[in-house]
Amino acid sequence: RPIQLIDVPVQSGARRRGCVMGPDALRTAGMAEVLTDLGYGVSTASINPPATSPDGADTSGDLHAPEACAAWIAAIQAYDVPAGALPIFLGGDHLLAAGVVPAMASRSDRPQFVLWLDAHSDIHTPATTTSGNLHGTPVAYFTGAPEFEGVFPPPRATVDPGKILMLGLRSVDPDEKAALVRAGVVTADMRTIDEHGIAPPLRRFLDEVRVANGDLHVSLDVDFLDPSIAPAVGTTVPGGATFREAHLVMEMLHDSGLVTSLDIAELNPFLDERGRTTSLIVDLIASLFGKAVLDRPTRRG
Ligand code: DIR
Ligand code: MN
Ligand code: MN
Ligand code: MN
Repeated sequence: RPIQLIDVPVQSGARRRGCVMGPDALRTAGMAEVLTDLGYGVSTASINPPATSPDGADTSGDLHAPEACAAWIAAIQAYDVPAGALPIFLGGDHLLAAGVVPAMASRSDRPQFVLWLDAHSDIHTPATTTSGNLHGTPVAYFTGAPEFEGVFPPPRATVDPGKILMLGLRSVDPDEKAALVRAGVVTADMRTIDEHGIAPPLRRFLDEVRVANGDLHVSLDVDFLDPSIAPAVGTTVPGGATFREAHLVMEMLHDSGLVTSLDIAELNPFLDERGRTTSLIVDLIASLFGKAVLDRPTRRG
């Protein structure tokens, strides 16, 4: 199955600058070559920044750059991925998921599942956000929260919160905790991962996707990873996924054969140390697309 790498250099979702460089850094670190070497046909595309006022100039009330964010969401949702291609959206901050997930959910009639790899639950609404950074809101938006009316364009399709697994949570604001329970999002926070390992919740989730014959979008926020191995992200939180936990997730995703789309969010190359975080992300994507130490029987179907 051919892969399309799509640059989405959005940084309007937060105040700190640098995510605009994410796609260039990932390309510099060899994202396309790694996939080509694994035998995939790779094409490239980019979604261009909408013409709006510079970031921060349209701060309205307590929200940072809501107009630029809305324009990005519209531009991403308007982009049609070529039929048959597996898209990898190269961010950009996590606001991009507000565009990408509805676009993926509207791509087929199969039920849409989302694996959310993040320290944060990103389920704020414009009413509950305390930071005003709209990268903290995509999950509420693409599950159909009504509070986005008049702020963001209506989503092309929404996702059933019960078909989302959040893995790696360790920074959830009080309003978000209530929203997660209310919506019925499936979660495995870092404590659960410490107690039982990262594989069991993921295995259960993948079985569900398989049984439902669903599409699976993976959203990888760089701060899912522990800051000691991935410092190049604006909102680091201690106690994240280790190197092996992260690779195991990717290896299990590969063996499942279920992933239909992917985004990489929040990489801030301005904060990186000689490309260290960027290279780790490229290695993780290689694992997701089949790089393995030893071959083992896959568990498909
Ligand atoms: C925080 C940070 N919950 C906020 N969110 C981040 O600004 O609402 N998500 N960094 O990945
Ligand atoms: Mn996030
Ligand atoms: Mn779908
Ligand atoms: Mn995060």
